[in-house]
Amino acid sequence: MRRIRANAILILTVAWILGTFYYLWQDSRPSSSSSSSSGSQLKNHGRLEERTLPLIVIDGYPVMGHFDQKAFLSSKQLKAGEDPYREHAFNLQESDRLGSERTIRDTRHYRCSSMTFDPDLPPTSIIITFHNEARSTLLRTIKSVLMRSPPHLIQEIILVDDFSSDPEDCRLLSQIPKVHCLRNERREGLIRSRVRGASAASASILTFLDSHCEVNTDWLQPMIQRVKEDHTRVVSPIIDVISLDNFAYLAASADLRGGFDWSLHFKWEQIPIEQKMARNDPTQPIRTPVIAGGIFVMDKGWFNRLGQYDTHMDIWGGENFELSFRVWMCGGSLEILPCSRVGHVFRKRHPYDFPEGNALTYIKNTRRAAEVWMDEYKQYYYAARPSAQGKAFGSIADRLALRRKLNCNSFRWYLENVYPELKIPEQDAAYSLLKQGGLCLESHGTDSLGLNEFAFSIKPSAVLYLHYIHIYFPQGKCHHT
Ligand code: UD2
Ligand code: MN
Repeated sequence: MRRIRANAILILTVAWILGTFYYLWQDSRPSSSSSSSSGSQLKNHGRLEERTLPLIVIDGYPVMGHFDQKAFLSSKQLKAGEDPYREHAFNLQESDRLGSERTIRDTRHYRCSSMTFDPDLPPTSIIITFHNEARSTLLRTIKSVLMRSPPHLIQEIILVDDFSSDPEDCRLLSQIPKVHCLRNERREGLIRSRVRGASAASASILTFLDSHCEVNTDWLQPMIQRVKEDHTRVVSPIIDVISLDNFAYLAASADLRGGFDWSLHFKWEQIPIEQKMARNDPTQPIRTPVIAGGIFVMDKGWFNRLGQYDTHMDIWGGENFELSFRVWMCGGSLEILPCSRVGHVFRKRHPYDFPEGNALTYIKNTRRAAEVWMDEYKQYYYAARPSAQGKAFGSIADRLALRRKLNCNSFRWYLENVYPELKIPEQDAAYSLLKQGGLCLESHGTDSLGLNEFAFSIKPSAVLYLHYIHIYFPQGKCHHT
C-alpha cells in the first residue's frame, strides 16, 4: 500500500516537473501569446491565415497584425564598437537584446488584484510623442499597451513623431492594428506634439505615455475608473523604474508623491506623515501637488476645457507644473493611483538637442508657468532662479485670459489647500535655526512685513541664497552637515 502511494507521489512529481518545464518553454518562446493563440482564431481573421510571422492573439484579436517586428528591430541595431549610451542616454544594447516583449513582475500591492471595475469603462486614446526614440524601447511601449490592457479599452494608439531623423519609424509602426502615426513637419517639442495627438484622438479619455515605458498588469482600469467617476480628476500611475543600464524592471516606492522647490524643480517626496498615518488602505489614491508629467489619464473634454497645454512652451520641461497648477486651481484634482504601475526609463541627461539650448528653454517654460499661475509668489521663483530675470518668455496674454475665463483660484489657495508643505522662504527662515561655521543662529519670527529679524544680523538675501542651496533647517533643529 505504502509502495503504491510512494509510486503515485513519484509519478505526480515527475508530471509536475515536466509540466513546469513545458510551461516555461512555452512562456519563453519569442512569439508566445499572453492570452490565447490558435488556428481557429486565425481563420476568424481570414487575411492572416497564410502569415509566417509570429502572431500574438488576445481575445481573438491579432495584436501586431502584419507588422514585421523582426525586420523593424534588426534593421537598426548598434554597430560593433559603438557606445551603447551615446544616442539615447540608456544602454541600447541591453534594450535591443531584450526583444519587444518580456514578462515583468507585477509590482502592485497584493490587495490591488482583488479590485473590481465597472464593466462599462469607456475606451481611451493613448498618445505617445517621440523624438528619435530607440526602436526597441518604442516598440516595447506600444506592445506592452496592446498586451497588458483589455483590448476594448484601447480605442487607438496615436504616435506623434516629433520630426525624428528617420521618417520610417512612423510609417512602419502605423502597420500595427490600432496604431496611427502623425509626423510633425518640424520639431515642435513634446508640448505641441501632445496637443496635436490629443486633438486627433477619437476617444473621450486621453492617456499620455512617454516613448520608453512598459505598462504593467491591469495598469489602465484603475485610472479610467477614477476618471469615469469624476471627469475633473487627472490621474497618474506609480512610475516604476526601468534601469537605464540593464533594463531591469524595479518597483518604485508606493509612498511618494510629486513635489517641487521654488526654482520649479520637480522632485519625488514622501507623503506627509499625517496622510501616511491615515492611510489604512494601500489601494487608495494619493493626492499629489504636481505630476511628473509624462504618464497620466485625463478626460478629453476636461483637457480641452482647461486649455490643453500652453503651446508657447518649447521642447521639454515646465508643462507639468503649468498643467498641475491649472488642474488644481481651476476645479480639478491630481492623484497617483498605487494600483496602476507603469515602468519608465529615467535618464541622467537629455539624448536630444534643444534648438534654443536646454537652460534657456527650461527657463522660458517655467517662467511662463510662474508668470501665469504663481501670482505674487513668483518672487520666490525668481529668487531661486535669478538667471530667469530678463529672459524672454513671449506673450502670456492668452493664458491669463484663460485663467480669468475659468475663474480659477489663487496660488495662495493652492499653497494653503494643496501644498501647505511647501515652505515660503521668509517664514521658513523665520522659524529656522542656522548653523554656520560652528555658530548656531536662531531666528525670532517675522515682523509685520513678513521680513525676518535675526538674532544675528544676516541679510535676508543671504538667507534666501542659503535656502536654495539646501542648508536651511526646518523643524527648528540645528543641522549638522
Ligand atoms: C519628464 C516626463 C516627460 C515630461 C518632462 C517635462 C515622465 C515619465 N516623463 O521627463 O513626459 O513631462 O518630464 O517636460 O514623467 N519628446 C518629443 N519632442 C521633444 C522632446 C521630447 O516628442 O522635442 C518626447 C520624448 O521622446 C519622450 C517624451 O517627449 O517620449 C518625454 O521626454 P523625455 O523622456 O526626455 O522626458 P523625461 O522622462 O526626462
Ligand atoms: Mn521619459
